[in-house]
Amino acid sequence: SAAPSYEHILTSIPKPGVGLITLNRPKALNALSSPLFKELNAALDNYDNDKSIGAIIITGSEKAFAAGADIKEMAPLSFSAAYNDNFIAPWSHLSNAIRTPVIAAVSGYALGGGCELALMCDILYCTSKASFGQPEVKLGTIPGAGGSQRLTRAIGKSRAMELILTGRNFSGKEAGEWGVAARVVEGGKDELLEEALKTAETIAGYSRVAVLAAKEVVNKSQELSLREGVEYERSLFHGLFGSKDQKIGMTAFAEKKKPEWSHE
Ligand code: CO8
Repeated sequence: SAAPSYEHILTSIPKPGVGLITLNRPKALNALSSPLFKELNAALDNYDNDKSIGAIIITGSEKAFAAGADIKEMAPLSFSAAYNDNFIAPWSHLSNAIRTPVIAAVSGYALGGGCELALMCDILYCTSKASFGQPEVKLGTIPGAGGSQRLTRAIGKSRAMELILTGRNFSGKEAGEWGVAARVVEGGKDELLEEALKTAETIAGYSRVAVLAAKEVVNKSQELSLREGVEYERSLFHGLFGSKDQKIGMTAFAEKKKPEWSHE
């Protein structure tokens, strides 16, 4: 089937099994307008439903991953319009519905909604010079797409309070030191993307069923008590003895062969 065409994003499959989504509103530093988010969700769904795709990368430009939600779109919004239309709800689709692992590759600005989008992804890589922040307070508002919750879980209350109350930016280097970023790359967008692609290719090379289950159980750790989380993990671990790929993987190990995954 022909690849769908989009206005505000680019999509490609740069390596087998890897779907790449590039935010592409260069004139607005990839500000996340509603039309852009609609396309992003459609592209995510498309890859998530594609059996040949095992990992997704979301990236932006050298200068900006995304400089926030679209301030010009939001400026005239009324409470009733935002509330009645559930303005921000489409932003939850990535966290609520996408089961394929998603890597954020952040170069340049990731501010406001851009920082929140990066925090929604499963793995975050950035350049050391990337610039993150929740500057909403400067605009007379607050983070609205999970930033106050996800950033606080990622870096602790005192640091999150300082950042959200002052609106100051933090660097990619700080993101690495605080554990927001799994990896900080020296260099520019090319080096960043190379690292993200290697990781995405590795993930896409494993059994889909095992990868989906792994993502699911790690995410449960953010929602459940330790005991409930451990029990949830154990049930799913037991369940995987019913998969073909558990037999394929363990048999291949014993026979010193490379597993040929069935993804079942
Ligand atoms: N929204 C709309 N347009 C933007 C945005 C944005 N967030 N960011 C940049 N732009 C536009 C600029 O207006 C400018 O357009 P034009 O050329 O027409 O004037 C163009 O992009 C280039 O930007 P600058 O000229 O400002 O570029 P600089 O290199 O001088 O500055 C900065 C770069 C520092 C990143 C600066 O653009 C900036 O401060 N941007 C705004 C950052 C910000 O405040 N982000 C938070 C937005 S609020 C938010 O995200 C709330 C999230 C809540 C959840 C979302 C619900 C939907």
